[in-house]
Amino acid sequence: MRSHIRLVSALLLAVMLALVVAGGSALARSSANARSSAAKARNFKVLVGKDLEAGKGNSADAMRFLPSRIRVHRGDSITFTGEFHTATALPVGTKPGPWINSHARHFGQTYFFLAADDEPHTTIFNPRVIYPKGCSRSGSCTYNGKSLVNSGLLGLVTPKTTMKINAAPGSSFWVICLVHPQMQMHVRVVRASTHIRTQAQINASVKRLVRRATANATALWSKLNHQHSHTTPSGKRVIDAYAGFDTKHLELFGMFPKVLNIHKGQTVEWHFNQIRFEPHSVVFPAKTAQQISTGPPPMCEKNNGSGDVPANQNFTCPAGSHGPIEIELDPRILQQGGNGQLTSTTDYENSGARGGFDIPNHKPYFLTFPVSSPKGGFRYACGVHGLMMSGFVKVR
Ligand SMILES: [Cu+2]
Repeated sequence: MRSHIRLVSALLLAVMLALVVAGGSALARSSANARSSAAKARNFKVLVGKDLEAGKGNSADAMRFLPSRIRVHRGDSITFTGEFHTATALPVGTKPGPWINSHARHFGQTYFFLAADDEPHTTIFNPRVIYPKGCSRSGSCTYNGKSLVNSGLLGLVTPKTTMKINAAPGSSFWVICLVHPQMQMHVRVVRASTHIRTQAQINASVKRLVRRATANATALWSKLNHQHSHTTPSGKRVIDAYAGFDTKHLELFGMFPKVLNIHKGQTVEWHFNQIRFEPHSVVFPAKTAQQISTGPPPMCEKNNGSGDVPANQNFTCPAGSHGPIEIELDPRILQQGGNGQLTSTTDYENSGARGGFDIPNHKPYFLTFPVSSPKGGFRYACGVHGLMMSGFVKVR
């Protein structure tokens, strides 16, 4: 799913740079004004998730709002930036747990990330999740506490969203990510006379948290690279592997261990119950996994009704066509394929997407390797995330 992001990563980088520049000067201003005028509206910057490098070239994500709680005055605004997340403010008085269970927990619910297309057997990213609600496409909105406000998919549909907070002092509310609803942020609107943290103080604590998360992700990554096996009740030795690994606030985008060394005829068991956020899969060969993860291009409908055309790289529709742009999934993302035995470098074997928040199937996937591999091993990857999550099975 993340592969779509690359289309706009250059654009996003430009926006982020602009933000850093703007943020720096706003910061200086706000701390200078902090004592003189408590009533002056401030803008706060919040990261929705944060890419981390868990050792060289190892991709991980801090799965949380940074900061995850904030106090603001009425009239202040919050700017949310992120990649492949949403910032979705629930009405005042709405508890996230029950709201998620009834609106964003299961296929078919209004705000569940995946949805059925009008074409049969087609799954798309839910337009209600990926498009803004109560916000403009350029990302500005006002939150009044009465109705839900959704940024849309940050980093793809909109680079950032600035919400002006107009809820009454004394109220509080939750902001969640609809793609990963375990990501939740609490916002308290306090009286103008009540002291609140400055952006500089927020930045300092976010920086500490990111440093700690990076260290944890790096340590976990290298620990998971050790190979383990177990013996079944019938006395068979099975090799343990993990397609992705999550902790409460971390997502590791890797296959663990990266290289499996096994003997001819042995079976590998890939576990999926350690995944909390996004589903993953095991797909042989790796090239096919990459194709599946890329999926069909996002599509716009032709104005004359004669079918669809691919959207532009910046997620707009070409002349003569219109949105809303649909992002379809390759059907092979969800479907298990193959016969459970990998017999050549071109043999197609696919666990289908498992685990995470969206997919109820968290069962392990078993694959047996009856023939020896080429020297470098059989290469596989994740059909959801592509080659950024790949591994090798060396069979001798
Ligand atoms: Cu994956």
